[in-house]
Amino acid sequence: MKGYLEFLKRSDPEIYEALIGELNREQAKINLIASENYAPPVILKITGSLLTNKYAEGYPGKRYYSGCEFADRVEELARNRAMGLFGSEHANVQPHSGTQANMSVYFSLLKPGDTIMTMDLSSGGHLSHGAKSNFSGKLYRVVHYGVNRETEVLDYDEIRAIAEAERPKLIVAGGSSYSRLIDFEKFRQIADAVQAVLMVDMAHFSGLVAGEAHPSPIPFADVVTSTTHKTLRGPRGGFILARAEHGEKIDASVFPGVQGGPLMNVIAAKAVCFKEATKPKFKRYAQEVVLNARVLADKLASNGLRIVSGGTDTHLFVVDLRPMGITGKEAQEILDSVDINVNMNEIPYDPAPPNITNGIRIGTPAVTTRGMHPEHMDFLGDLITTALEKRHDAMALAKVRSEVQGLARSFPIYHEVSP
Ligand code: DSN
Repeated sequence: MKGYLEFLKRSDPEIYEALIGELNREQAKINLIASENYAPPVILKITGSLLTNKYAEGYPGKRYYSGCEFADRVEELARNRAMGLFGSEHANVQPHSGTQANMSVYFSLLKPGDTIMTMDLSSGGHLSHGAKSNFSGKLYRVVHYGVNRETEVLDYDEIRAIAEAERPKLIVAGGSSYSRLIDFEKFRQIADAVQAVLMVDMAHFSGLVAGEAHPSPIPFADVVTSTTHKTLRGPRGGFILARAEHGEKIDASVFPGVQGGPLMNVIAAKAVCFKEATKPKFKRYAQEVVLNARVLADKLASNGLRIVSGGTDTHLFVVDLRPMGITGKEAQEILDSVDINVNMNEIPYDPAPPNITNGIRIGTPAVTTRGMHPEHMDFLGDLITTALEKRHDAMALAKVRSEVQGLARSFPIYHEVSP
């Protein structure tokens, strides 16, 4: 590792400096971005391994290049481990991202113009679930369900009524900022009532499912998509799990439908990530991610902040900042100035544009991986509250920043590897 950095420093100092800068940033800041994590060193190394050299278009045993015997072995292991970990009948581990996993599923099961029904973005959905600016919103007729305005949780009677009126071909459950458990069985019943396919996008909570800290959608969904780099703590990428009957179509949709050559280095890292997720220590991590989120949300609520839906059952929650008189963008910037990273996020039915918003999303996977426990969440909750409340007080902000830096120093990451 040292060797490559020395080489880079001499041959490409601009990239070297950016890399070292990112290492220092990750060490120095407290990361509460719900979709991020710290991949273990073994995952970083495999992602940077010589498997990056190999073209392996196709699938194990059916490649379009010679010399794929080890690529086959890697992909078979990754597929089998994904199926074993989640109890699924079919796995495709080639999608480069969660959005490409979703795209592949849509292309395999839908025709342009078909109706899809998904959670709207401000309720917690995702761009690839039919946002107007996304391919999914351009190719399909999209109908949304949202959370109830009062409770801010999903209302299954309303979802059923929309499904019966709109007759979608595909229903998507899951998203990127819904903090409550989703009743997959109810979604199954709704899908059956209108003969729709049920797809669950578990990109955010798949690590919690693997660690048994969240119910599994597998028994109820026809297809499940995910990423590997969020709560699952693997390399950046996506995968698809499906009932056997959809397997062939989905595989053809990923390759050659949507992608070319698979990233074999990333697939090897996915295989390792799936194995890591079977271990007892991963289960402890997943349980603590949820506990930490609950403790942090409770602390902020007891400090007077408004948590959307009143709390969380998962790794994340959204804070409604309207009572504090600041926007999500402002809060993101204030917290960044004290070395805490969060992201601005719409609150349900948010009147503000998505690049301003009235909320911030807070998640605990990264700080839990870093080794923090509920007592640190209490401490962080007070620091966040002080920073937002005393945003015009430079002395108070400097004090919070120094406390955050002290906390970050107590939980070093990546001691034994270079970036
Ligand atoms: N951008 C991811 C997130 O932050 O949730 C979803 O793709």
